[in-house]
Amino acid sequence: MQFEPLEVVAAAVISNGRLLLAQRTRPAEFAGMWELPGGKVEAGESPADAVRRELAEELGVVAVAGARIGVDVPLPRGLVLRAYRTAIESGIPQALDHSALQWVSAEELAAVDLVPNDRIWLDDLKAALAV
Ligand code: 9L3
Ligand code: MG
Repeated sequence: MQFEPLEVVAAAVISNGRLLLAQRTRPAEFAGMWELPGGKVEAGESPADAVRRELAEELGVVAVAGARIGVDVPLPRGLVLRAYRTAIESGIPQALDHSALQWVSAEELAAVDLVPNDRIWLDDLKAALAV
């Protein structure tokens, strides 16, 4: 049976009171908008495995996923988007699959052009940044 991904993981990396955001290059509709880095869970992976792989691929870092943050966001074709608090264990994030990266404070986050799906987590992310 062919594997159908069910979950898309997104990493909320917070360091020194700032959240890491990545600027999408595709699709055209979302190019230039900012997101939490991540992607689809692949066959045989747990969500935590997928966070680790996606951050290695997209940012070139070794990362560990922790607790969920925010609600489940339904996506087209039966997918669900879930955010996980994530810690970088080693490496400095680089935009390997995005056009740019930025670290934003709670105040700055409100003004960022986030992709609509991730905007649903705005209050949760602001609260996480306030701690
Ligand atoms: N998506 C939304 N917000 C995010 C991420 C990582 C992904 N923070 C959506 C965009 C795509 C789908 O999930 O429709 C798959 O993500 P990707 O593989 O294009 O990163
Ligand atoms: Mg991705």
